[in-house]
Amino acid sequence: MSVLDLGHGRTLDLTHAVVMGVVNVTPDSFSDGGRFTDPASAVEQALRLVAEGAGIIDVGGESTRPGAQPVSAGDEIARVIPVIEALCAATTVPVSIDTSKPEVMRAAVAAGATIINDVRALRDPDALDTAAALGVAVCLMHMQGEPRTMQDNPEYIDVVTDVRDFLAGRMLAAEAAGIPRDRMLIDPGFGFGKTPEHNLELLRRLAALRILGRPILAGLSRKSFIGKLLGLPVDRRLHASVALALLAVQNGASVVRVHDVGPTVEALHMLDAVTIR
Ligand code: 7PJ
Repeated sequence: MSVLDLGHGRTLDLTHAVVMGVVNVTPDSFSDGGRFTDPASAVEQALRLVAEGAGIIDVGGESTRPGAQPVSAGDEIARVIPVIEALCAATTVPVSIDTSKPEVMRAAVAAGATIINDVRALRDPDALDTAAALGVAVCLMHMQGEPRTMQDNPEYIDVVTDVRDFLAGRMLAAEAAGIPRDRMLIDPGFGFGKTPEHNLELLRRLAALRILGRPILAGLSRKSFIGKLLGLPVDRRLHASVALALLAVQNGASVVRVHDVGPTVEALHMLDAVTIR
């Protein structure tokens, strides 16, 4: 459970929590949209995150923020591929591609990506077969609804058991398509069709997802429920984000997806120092 198979003979050790650093090559992501749209500055940012201790770099070319405009596969490929190629030439840190589109998955893996991070959990037509054929790792994330409308009125019977059952179903579908369990990460999808109370409940009971037997990825960094709870704009959510990453790891997460890698790595080192194994 503490090793992720990246395929093609590569693995990622998750004995200690790993920080996944986010690099959005988009004009409109809610937290850092427009900052790294040219490939050179995106690569520079990614290498800065690696120097700060990131163990995975997540590259995305389409914003999934509520209300974001859809992007064609061609545009997404044009945004992310130069970045992934340059990054994989410059570092051995695994690169993940944040996409739901099979064409983008294929191009990204050809460019060196070893993890497919899909907020739709490979539900788009052909995504399961594509990921299976590419032979790399996948992150299966829960989302209720679609990005454009997911925050309108999210409802659950019990958010933790509903998310757990969804992820169990996606793991079965992925396995049936030929993706070995060793290659799967699971993610409750904080903020994706969830009220602030749903997010808090998921974090509180995150350990319940461990029954699924796969490492948990948690993405809480700068998310809007922090803004709702604390009344803070996106550029002032660092301290809360670090606290949430720490809580996620304490409650069972093996990977935390964050924008602010250095501060998160320092906090997790302290948690590690305190933890008796
Ligand atoms: C997540 C993600 C997340 C995974 C985004 C944002 C919105 N991928 N992509 N988990 N969030 N696996 O960065 O706030 O929570 S985009």
